[in-house]
Amino acid sequence: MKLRIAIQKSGRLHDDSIKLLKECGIDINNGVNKLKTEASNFPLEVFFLRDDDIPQYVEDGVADLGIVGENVVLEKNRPVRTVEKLGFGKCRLSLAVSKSVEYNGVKDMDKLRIATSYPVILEKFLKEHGLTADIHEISGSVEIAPGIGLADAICDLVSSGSTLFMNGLKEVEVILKSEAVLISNSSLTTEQEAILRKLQFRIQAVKKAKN
Ligand code: PRT
Ligand code: ZN
Repeated sequence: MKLRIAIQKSGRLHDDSIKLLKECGIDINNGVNKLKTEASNFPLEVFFLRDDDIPQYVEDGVADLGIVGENVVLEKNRPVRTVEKLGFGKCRLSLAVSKSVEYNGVKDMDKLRIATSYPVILEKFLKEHGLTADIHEISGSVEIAPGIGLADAICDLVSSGSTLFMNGLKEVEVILKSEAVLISNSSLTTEQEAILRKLQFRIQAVKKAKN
């Protein structure tokens, strides 16, 4: 019996996901262009996937576990279990407007056109604040939308803030603080749960050692 864990194939979370598993004492060889690999000293198989697909794969049980940004978990809104925050991939999902716009609070967002790759989280946020806006879903380069007249505001991930700055935008509301999390299928067998607990125990030890 092995657990199958899905991690990002390439991108911001890939290296830290591999590093975490290695720090847990799990030997994996992550050859480039591999779809999957097996740990030699722990009952774990690693699948390399697009981050957007990971919640669905974990829900369907194609993978038992996944490492993915909390922002993706909430956006995909799949019935998976969030087991552990992992302390890397930290960012925030924020609203931003042109730096020349005067901003007096979230009510200023009412009726605006907002470009985002996170329509589900944004919609929920607006609803909670009793606001309506015209959400334009775009898959990338969200930060250029105001400059080309596509939107009045954006809702996008921010870490250093330099992308916003370079595009003449300012961050005005933080909707969500996110980091990479370990997720699991919601109905693991007893045997699978036992392996997960072992992995989780090691992850917690790694986290503790860093504090
Ligand atoms: O190919 P695949 O679909 O797997 O990857 P992807 O391109 O969708 O995701 P990727 O690799 O860019 O990000 C993976 C995860 O990293 C995200 O889901 C977040 O959980 C986390 N993360 C942490 C970030 C950032 N920081 C981040 N800064 N994801 C994206 N950004 C982008 C942001 O969208 C913006 O364009 O970086 C830019 C802003 O950065 P600053 O530093 O200029 O503010
Ligand atoms: Zn993605």
